[in-house]
Amino acid sequence: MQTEELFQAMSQSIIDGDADVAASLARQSIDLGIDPLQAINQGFVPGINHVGNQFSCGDMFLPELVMAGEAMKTAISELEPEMSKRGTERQVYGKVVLATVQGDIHDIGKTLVGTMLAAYGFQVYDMGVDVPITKIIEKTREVNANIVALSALLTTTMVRQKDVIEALEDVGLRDKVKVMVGGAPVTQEWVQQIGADGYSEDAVGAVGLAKKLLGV
Ligand code: B1M
Repeated sequence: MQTEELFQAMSQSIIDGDADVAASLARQSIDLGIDPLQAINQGFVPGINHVGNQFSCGDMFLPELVMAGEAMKTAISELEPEMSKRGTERQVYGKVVLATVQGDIHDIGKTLVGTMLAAYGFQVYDMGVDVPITKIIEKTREVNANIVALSALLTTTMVRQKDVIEALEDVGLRDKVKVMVGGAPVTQEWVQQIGADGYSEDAVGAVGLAKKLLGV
């Protein structure tokens, strides 16, 4: 199969919500020596974006969104070991507490960001999804984190990013950590509005941003 055909099949496997096919195509791309991040961005992401758009216009429904999300997660978990292997810069740059904010269960993008940060030399404490503010604060203190990284995919939950920043201020930790935010609805304007230190549009950008924030 040509690379373009493979990418199209990857996209279609997500639209079909077929985790088995998605996993098999992910393995094929590794065998062909394709950069796993390229496989995600040019193969699988167009599929999930299509599903998201169809969902927005009411042409697809929640069960299809769930199946597409599962297929996407399965494909990425096949590619993760290869992504970690390819991360060449191995020194530890800093500690990152990573979470999808409270009320939000989207974990695909957050996990991808965590994988990339870990692959490029950050020690990542991935707390999962729907994480209460108090847990984020506790972990930040416990591991003496350098960065708190907050993902939010919903316009209704992005406000929790602001709440975490305020909570960090309240407990006197704000000047000890950098706060980076991300997720589809997040913009530079939002970063300024809530007093975060930066945002990135994707997982690769997150690595550059984390390095910049720590000056490494
Ligand atoms: Co949801 N969902 N969803 N969903 N879902 C969206 C976000 C939506 C835009 C779909 C739509 O309507 N078009 C919409 C939000 C609308 C809005 O708020 N404006 C939506 C909705 C409405 C909902 C529900 C409310 C639906 C319902 O129940 N009626 C519900 C909410 C549940 C909740 O969280 N409380 C819901 C549920 C779900 C599923 C569970 C079914 C599933 C998630 C499965 C999972 O994660 N395990 C799901 C999915 C799959 C999506 C879409 C289709 C895809 C999200 C995704 O995984 N993208 C999404 C539409 C879309 O985005 N196209 C949608 C792929 C991923 C690689 O990209 O997550 O953007 P992304 O992450 C990127 C960047 O954003 C960035 O880097 C990542 C990698 O490049 N990034 C960061 C992310 N976090 C970062 C952090 C950083 C830096 C960069 O630093 C800290």
